[in-house]
Amino acid sequence: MSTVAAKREISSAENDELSREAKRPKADDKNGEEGGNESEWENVLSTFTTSSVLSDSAREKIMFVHGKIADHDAVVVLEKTPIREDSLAELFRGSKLRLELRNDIYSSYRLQAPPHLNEIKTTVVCPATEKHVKKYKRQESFLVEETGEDYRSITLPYIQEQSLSLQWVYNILEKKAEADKIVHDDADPEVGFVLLPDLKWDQKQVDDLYLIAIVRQKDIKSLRDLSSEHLPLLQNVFQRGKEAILQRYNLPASKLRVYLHYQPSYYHLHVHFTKLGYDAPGCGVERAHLLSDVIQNLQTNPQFYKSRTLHFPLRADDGLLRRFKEAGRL
Ligand code: M7G
Repeated sequence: MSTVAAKREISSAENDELSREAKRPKADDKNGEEGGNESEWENVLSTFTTSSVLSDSAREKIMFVHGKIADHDAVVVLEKTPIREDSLAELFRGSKLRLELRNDIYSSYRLQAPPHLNEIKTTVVCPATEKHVKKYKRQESFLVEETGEDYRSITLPYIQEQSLSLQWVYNILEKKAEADKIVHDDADPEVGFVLLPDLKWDQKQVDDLYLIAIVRQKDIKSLRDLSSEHLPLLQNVFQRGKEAILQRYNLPASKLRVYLHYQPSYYHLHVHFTKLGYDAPGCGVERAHLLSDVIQNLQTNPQFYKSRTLHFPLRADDGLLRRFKEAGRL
């Protein structure tokens, strides 16, 4: 099946169910399950009041907005969705066109598409912590050099105090949320993992495919905790993850970028699977570590990531950056 055929398959089979992104803010609902009888189109953002635009990009057609829903801080991410090849016929047939300019062989129009072809992927974080607000705020970044010793004396104490909640991860592993989205589920406690679409992917086209594999072992925070004893786990995620993506999306391993982030935002080991050619946020060399390299490094040196100096970017107001400065490491 071609990529185009795969696009069609996603859009026809899963479209309706998958288009619903904005979810009810769950101030006191820890398990993340959606209420059974909520109307599909309930607007949880109708009372949203904007405090500030944290960042935006006209080119990427995305905006990160900070505000409040009732008394809760919230971050809303608005992103115009890509135009899908399989919707072109309907787009051309069913839209209104208003002429803006005509000159010789050139003309420019404003096209008003049918509403269902003109959606905005909307992600809501509510209640949002200060860390969430900082995560989405445009800021200058600085490259930090972290030795194994820096990790133990600066980074580890910081992440033990300050990390974002992992409740959403446990909800996925325990099938309390997103259970219907799971692409592959390996229940083995040692080498098992859950593979599912990343929050950032609207799943309407494989061009920007983005899945994450969340490992079942709960005590691996990041790359730094990995040693050769984790090789069977990493190899299982790599192999089975690629097979599951080939089967579901018809995308071969040669079209995938499979990597870990260091530093991650969430300190429970997970692996990113994105389509090669899609410029996914955080896939640059300063943050992404190819899983194939990680496996080889651990095969060569079982303690590679315990001793190795690692580089990563930190934003200007990141508390970890302050700790590196205070320790005279920046
Ligand atoms: P990361 O490397 O810890 O941090 O990756 P990053 O967000 O800075 O990249 C965590 C990944 O999990 C990201 O790609 C998120 O988009 C994704 N993610 C975060 N949350 C809260 C969810 C969620 O609730 N569901 C799913 N499916 N993915 C999520």
